[in-house]
Amino acid sequence: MDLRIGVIGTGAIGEDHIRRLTDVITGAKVVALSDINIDRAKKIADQYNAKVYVTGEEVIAAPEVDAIVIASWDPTHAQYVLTAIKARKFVLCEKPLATSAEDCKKIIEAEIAEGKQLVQVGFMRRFDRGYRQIKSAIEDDKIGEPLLLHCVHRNRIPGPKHTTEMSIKNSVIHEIDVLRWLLGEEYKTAQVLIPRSSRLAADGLRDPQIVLLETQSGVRIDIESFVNCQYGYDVQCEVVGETGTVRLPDPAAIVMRSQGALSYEIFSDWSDRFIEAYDIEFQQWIDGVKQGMVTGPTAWDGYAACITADACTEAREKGTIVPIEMPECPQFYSK
Ligand code: NAD
Ligand code: ISE
Repeated sequence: MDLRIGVIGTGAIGEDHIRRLTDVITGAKVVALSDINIDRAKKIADQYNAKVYVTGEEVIAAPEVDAIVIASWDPTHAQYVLTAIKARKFVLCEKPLATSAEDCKKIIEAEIAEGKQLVQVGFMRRFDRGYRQIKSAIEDDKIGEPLLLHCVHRNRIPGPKHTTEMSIKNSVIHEIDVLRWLLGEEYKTAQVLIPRSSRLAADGLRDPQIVLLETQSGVRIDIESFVNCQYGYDVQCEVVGETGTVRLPDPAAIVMRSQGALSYEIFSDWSDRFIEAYDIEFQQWIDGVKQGMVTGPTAWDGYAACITADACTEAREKGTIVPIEMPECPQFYSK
């Protein structure tokens, strides 16, 4: 039987996930949705034959809904995740789990109090083929112990309300999670360098930024965040080990020879670049939920990422290196 899904937030990624759940994923169907932009919600509900609710809380409470997808704006995630936990419904929440570690902690406490893991965080890069190959190369000792990581996260243009803080809490949060997963260890310190800003950045927005992380074993990581790069969506990651290096491949694209130039296309955003990762993420989530399990990144992973993102924000504001205090992972979340 199909798992009946309620979706909260039908913007860019919410709509894409509804399409995915309907046309790509097996074993699920979208039956309910809501968006504060009610006209948009109605239009998408008509297209997918789903019921519209005025609020996210109503979607969560709806008796015909088995599990929830949250794809509304970042600051709304925590309230909906807490409501879904109270209703004892599985929930896949887009990243970030919350906009502060403090709010993530409330989610952790609520989930532990319910006595059941219900929350998965939308850190889809863990399902990307390239990152998975890098993880295997490290684990199979193909490059020796990792020493340095060089990463780039460029967006063509940011959303209209993008802030300096969001470059880390909304964007670099992907690297924070996926690198912690790749290396299998926690971070020790954070620092943020602010170069000269692009003239194309909105008033007051500091862009680009360079995030420097150090892990507990001493691996050094640099991440360039540039949300106004103009030319396309570009995610790069190179791991330098003791005996070799491994780097993320560029996405497959046709190579064109035309008008005196050799070229290939660069994607313009995340939806195409990570399409396969989102598909795998959702199929595995549905399959796991049907067996009563969360198999992907947990609320604890969401919490660990937000602790690190908060430290980066503090480091940027103070212009200093900030220690990262990671609490011990409770037994409840150890796999
Ligand atoms: P968007 O602005 O296109 O869509 C967000 C939608 O949420 C809008 O339609 C808005 O009206 C609606 N909304 C806002 N507050 C709401 C509320 N309280 N209840 C119901 N609906 C509400 O943004 P987006 O790009 O689709 O991003 C949505 C979320 O997904 C964000 O949290 C973002 O961080 C995340 N995201 C993740 C990825 C990824 O790669 N995993 C990519 C894009 C976005
Ligand atoms: C967006 O919300 C995403 O999650 C994308 O994957 C990321 O590249 C982008 O910077 C975010 O704004």
